[in-house]
Amino acid sequence: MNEPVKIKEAARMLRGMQDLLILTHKNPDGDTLGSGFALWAALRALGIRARVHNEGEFPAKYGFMTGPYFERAEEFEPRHIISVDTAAVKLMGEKTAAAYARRVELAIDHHGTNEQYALSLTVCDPGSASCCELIARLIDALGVRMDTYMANCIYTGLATDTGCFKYSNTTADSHLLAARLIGLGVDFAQLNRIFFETKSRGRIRLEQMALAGIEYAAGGKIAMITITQEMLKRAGCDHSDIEGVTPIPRTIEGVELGVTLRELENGNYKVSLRSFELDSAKLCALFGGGGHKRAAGFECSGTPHDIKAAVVAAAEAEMAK
Ligand SMILES: [Mn+2]
Repeated sequence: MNEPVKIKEAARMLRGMQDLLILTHKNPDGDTLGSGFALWAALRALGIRARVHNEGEFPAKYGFMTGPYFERAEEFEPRHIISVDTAAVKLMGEKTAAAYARRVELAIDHHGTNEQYALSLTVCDPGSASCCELIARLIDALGVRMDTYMANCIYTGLATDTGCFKYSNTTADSHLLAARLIGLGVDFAQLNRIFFETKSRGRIRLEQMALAGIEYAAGGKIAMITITQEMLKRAGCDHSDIEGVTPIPRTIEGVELGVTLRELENGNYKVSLRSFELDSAKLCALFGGGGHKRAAGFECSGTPHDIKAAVVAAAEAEMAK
């Protein structure tokens, strides 16, 4: 953690705020939602009204976060806007960005590619495996005693962003925090079952289709899968069923770069890169995207064929260096 001073500054800012809207990124994952709901609960403990916002609906599997939230959340006209785990304005979603992007005062994030769009303060530590690790520090700086609800939220972000403590972004601090959270009563077996051991039947059908269409390039060093809207419909999947698909191509022996193309509702493609040695964030930057070194993405238009060809050309050029 390189930014203890900024965490304290963020805590000071939050203490002076009321009626906060916490923005999470679109197509939300465990880290952005865990960050948002843990922070909501901590602010609530201080008597600060807050709401967690997302462009779409909260996926059902996060019911343990959203259930208690919907029971207690109050209506108000937001006076302050902050964001969590959101590196770029466009990741907020169109409607959210149009309504709030220019008003974000504080951004808490762990993506090295954060666009620094926050007006007053950006707390960004790329050395943290998850944004939730920063939120845990922020909760401590706020002087709030972490309860089991907050601990469950934080654990979810920590576990999902580290691939259940498997990815190389996992640090000793990630494990120390996990130990602390387990001490606070986190039901880690149940959470890990939800996020790592359970797949819907629709998801299995989708994986079957995606793997049937797998393509290799660069002598087997690149593996690519494509998920179209038509496939989602046929499999009976929604967005929450897709989470965790992107690491699949990289699990194949000999593959150094896994590429997943996913057709969005507007016909564009979200392209997700997962690598070991290759710098995925650098590759994605060539296409206007960003992220982490081993996990990054971008959005573009075009046919899957042309997109794959462009990614392969860029990756091969990078591999040749
Ligand atoms: Mn994250």
